[in-house]
Amino acid sequence: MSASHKLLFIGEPGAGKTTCIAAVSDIPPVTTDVGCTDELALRKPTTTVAFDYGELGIGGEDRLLLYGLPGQARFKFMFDIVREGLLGVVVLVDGSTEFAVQGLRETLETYAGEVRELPLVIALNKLTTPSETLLRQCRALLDQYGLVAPILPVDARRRADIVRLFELLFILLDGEADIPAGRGASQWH
Ligand SMILES: Nc1nc2c(ncn2[C@@H]2O[C@H](COP(=O)(O)OP(=O)(O)OP(=O)(O)O)[C@@H](O)[C@H]2O)c(=O)[nH]1
Ligand SMILES: [Mg+2]
Repeated sequence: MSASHKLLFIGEPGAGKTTCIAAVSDIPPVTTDVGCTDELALRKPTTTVAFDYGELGIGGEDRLLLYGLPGQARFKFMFDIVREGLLGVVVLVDGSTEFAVQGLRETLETYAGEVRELPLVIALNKLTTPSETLLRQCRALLDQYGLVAPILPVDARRRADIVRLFELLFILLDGEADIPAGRGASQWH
């Protein structure tokens, strides 16, 4: 029997949510990006205003349904649209600037209450060099919000990195949901 598993990407504007879904989706991703009209335009040409959507087959008829929410807190209401049946959440952080921790703080401030009961992974994107300090600061921040989640560096443009995030979510889910057991990345198509 086929099953669909719903996963969500959240994170500050420019953290790489749209990029992740485009990198891993095996259907042409649905995007709702428009030209930036605020200060974000200095950093990137477009921003997501409704959601991103992609899909990834994980063997047989089973599929991951991948949703990305806009980075701005004012779009938080979109969470209600994807909430039902959500199995796990990836939190993207833009690790390329001095504001990385602030970006994570803003995301947690907006969504900590919503993701508290869900398997969670934190993905540090765009890191130029490995940063123990950033890792420590992110851990401390998670602590402050009473959240527990693995934190790992990714390149949002690399499919293998995103698949690894999903595998981690599945490990966290183990025993809590009817996920196909033992699927390694090599089996995902
Ligand atoms: N160098 C580098 N650039 C990246 C990486 N991931 C994303 N980018 C770039 O960063 C910019 C922002 O990425 P998006 O995927 O649009 O970010 P987003 O989180 O969807 O942003 P919003 O929709 O505005 O919330 C784009 O220009 C990407 O090409 C990465 O791993 N490394
Ligand atoms: Mg986007």
